[in-house]
Amino acid sequence: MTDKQIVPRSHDETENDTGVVVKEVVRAKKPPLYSVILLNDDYTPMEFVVSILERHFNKDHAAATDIMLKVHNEGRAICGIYTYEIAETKVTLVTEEARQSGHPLQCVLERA
Ligand code: TYC
Repeated sequence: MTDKQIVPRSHDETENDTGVVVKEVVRAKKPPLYSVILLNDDYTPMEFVVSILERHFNKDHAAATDIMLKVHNEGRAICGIYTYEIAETKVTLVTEEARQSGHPLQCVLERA
């Protein structure tokens, strides 16, 4: 009796010597994600927060207003979810812009 060969059937399927077709699944590991969160305070003007959300988080005026009001009413809201480096950069840029403008706005990062 001749030996059965191992025959690749496609780039991700292999028939082994028992005749069982084994599917190989290769996936890149997903990077951990981080939420960028705005916190409420009593002093930062609402329009400043809306403008931050439009320019740093790609929100249209209606979505930015909704998020700003959620922070105002509930104390915090998620502005976006990103990989660590992008999330950290957003926190830095938003915080710098707020301080430059004299506002106490707080922007923080949290594991999503
Ligand atoms: N509470 C602020 C006000 O009444 C508005 C505000 C909204 C501040 C969202 C911060 O992240 C914030 N002017």
